[in-house]
Amino acid sequence: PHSSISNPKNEQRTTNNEELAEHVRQGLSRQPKALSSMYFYDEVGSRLFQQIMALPEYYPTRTEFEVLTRHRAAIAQALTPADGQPFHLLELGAGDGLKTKILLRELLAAGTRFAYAPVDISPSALAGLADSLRAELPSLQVEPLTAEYTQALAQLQGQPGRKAVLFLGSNIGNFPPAERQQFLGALAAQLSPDDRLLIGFDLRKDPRQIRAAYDDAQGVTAAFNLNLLTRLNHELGADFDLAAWEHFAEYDPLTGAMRSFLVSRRAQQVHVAALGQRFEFAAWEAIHTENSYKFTLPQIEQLAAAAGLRVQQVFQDEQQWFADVLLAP
Ligand code: AVI
Repeated sequence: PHSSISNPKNEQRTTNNEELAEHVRQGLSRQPKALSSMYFYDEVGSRLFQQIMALPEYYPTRTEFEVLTRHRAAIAQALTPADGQPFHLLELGAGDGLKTKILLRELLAAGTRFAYAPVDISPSALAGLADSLRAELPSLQVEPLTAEYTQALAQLQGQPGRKAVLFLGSNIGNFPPAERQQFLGALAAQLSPDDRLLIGFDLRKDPRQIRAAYDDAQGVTAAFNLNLLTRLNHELGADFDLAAWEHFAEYDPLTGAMRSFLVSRRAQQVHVAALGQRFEFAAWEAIHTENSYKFTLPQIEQLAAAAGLRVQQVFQDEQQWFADVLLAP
């Protein structure tokens, strides 16, 4: 066992309140108002997201689990350099790593030489992952990093040797279209010809099924969305009255945009102490808090091509609800 699990960056980057404050200042000054779903993932938010992944309505996680289980041998082979050179398996937005463990086990069983570098914005999720890997896969070399995607890209740049990058869970759907393309281009720019990229895309399907996944009967997704306001109350001294806000989620089958909002139930003012500023909300005014785009295969081809990447293989579940797409420079 040789794991280098401790990472000083984990302590450095817990929450950067100034960055959050500036984000809120801009987001709530804009029309329509918007906040980034990136800030959902504090400790409570990360725990709620784990609950979401286990909900009956939230099909993406168990569907991708099926994809990875079904195709694990082919995927592990496709990620491994043909010449057997050791490589870094970098995962962006690793979270609890439950799905990734299928691939990690497969790679270890094949005697593949690699180090696993999970990157996540949530230090608590990452610590949980590192602990569980130490217990379940003690021979695995793990190098966790608490970072945002853009910081992870910078990290990639300095990384010598072969790499395979995982971006699972349809995390890519959380970017608005322009940022999605820009991010994929920036990611592609860090890849050498022998490197590989596996991206999970949630595909278009019955609009009602999609909407239900983001508005579950138990209200866990509502709590997840509303927790953003609780976070602002705690970290920025805001005075959002949680009873005056509600979760709303809508799917647009024309564009594949699944959007979540926090809607103000009445006209109100909210004070944010860290900014020394008040924000006005009209009755039923919405804050756009999340995009969870759904894709078509031709759209994925196009997205890849525009980033200078080739689609090498498409792995899907039986019902074709989800695709893990293998890309190469
Ligand atoms: C992390 N991300 C891919 C999830 C999604 O489906 O967009 C986050 C989520 N939001 C509400 N439910 C789940």
